[in-house]
Amino acid sequence: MTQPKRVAVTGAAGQICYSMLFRIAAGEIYGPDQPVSLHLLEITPALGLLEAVKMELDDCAFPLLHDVVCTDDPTVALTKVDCVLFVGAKPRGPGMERSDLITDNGKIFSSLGKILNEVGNPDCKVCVVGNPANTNAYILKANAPNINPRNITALTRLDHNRAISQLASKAGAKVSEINQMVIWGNHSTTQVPDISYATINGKAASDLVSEEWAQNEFIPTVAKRGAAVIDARGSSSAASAANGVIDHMATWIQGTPDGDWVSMAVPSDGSYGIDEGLIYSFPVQCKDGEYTIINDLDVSDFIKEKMMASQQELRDERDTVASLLSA
Ligand code: NAX
Repeated sequence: MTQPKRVAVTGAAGQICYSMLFRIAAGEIYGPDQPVSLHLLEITPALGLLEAVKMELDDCAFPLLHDVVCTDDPTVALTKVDCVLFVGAKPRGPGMERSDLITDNGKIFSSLGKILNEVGNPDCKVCVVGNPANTNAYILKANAPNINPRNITALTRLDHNRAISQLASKAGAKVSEINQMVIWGNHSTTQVPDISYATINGKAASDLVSEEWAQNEFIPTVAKRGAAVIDARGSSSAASAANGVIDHMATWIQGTPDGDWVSMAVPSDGSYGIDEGLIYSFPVQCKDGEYTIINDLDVSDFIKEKMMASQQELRDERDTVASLLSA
């Protein structure tokens, strides 16, 4: 029998995971022929709720689900896993910005980073979801030097999907007709959703929607969509975030379709003048379990200025968490 892939998930009794774990168990990250083993981490007070999640996973009788480990011990959860989805963190409430969470959540990522460094598989693939996601990934990377730094990524696929949906709705197109969307920067309100290269059924999106709309409506709507969901729902995006994580991991592992790309927040390689090592969202193509930053796009002055502002926010966040950055 094929060896199961071990998937660790933190914050496993939370809202996002309640939409996500069942899809992972159904094979949506590693594909329909690959068994998976779930290593679910929670804080001690949430272990009862986690047990209920495990009961429901059992009750689904997923053919690909090899086993489920529930624990409050990060060493047990993270030992020799193939990928880790770092969801567990305090979520943003009404009126809160991500930056309000930075110090509290940063401590979780320095401590888990140190443990992953000791017990993790050096090639494991990491997706950080808990906010502020880019900077938490940066903290994790600094505290886990044994883990391949290229494999430490953060989630901007939800923003990417939101951008596709907004453009499709404006243009009266199907989401499946849209390619080459980009989210640059931080998963925050400084992110830069960019339709400059997007196509709708092969035609340039910029010929089908106005520049005025792209600059003054599209960008703020996508960038503030998380806050709009909080206002409407009373808590942060859960099912759509779960879907974004599944898309992020499945694309990374299984590849991008020909002629398209996705947005992932990854350690910068210096492309587009972004500081090396900052966890910044770029357009990437994925093949054979590896991603490549698309580094040769012409960027307009309007977009470039916004990209630099998002970089500055990430530099400021990095400075705020300076005390958490030593391994
Ligand atoms: P919930 O509060 O429902 O769940 C979080 C879970 O994490 C809780 O069960 C809690 O007990 C657990 N937890 C806390 N500290 C932990 C630790 N040290 N180790 C293990 N588990 C721990 O939040 P949920 O709605 O699931 O959101 C989780 C995170 O995702 C939040 O930080 C939220 O802001 C972030 N989001 C990120 C998004 C993105 O696109 N990057 C979008 C959605 C979401 O806002």
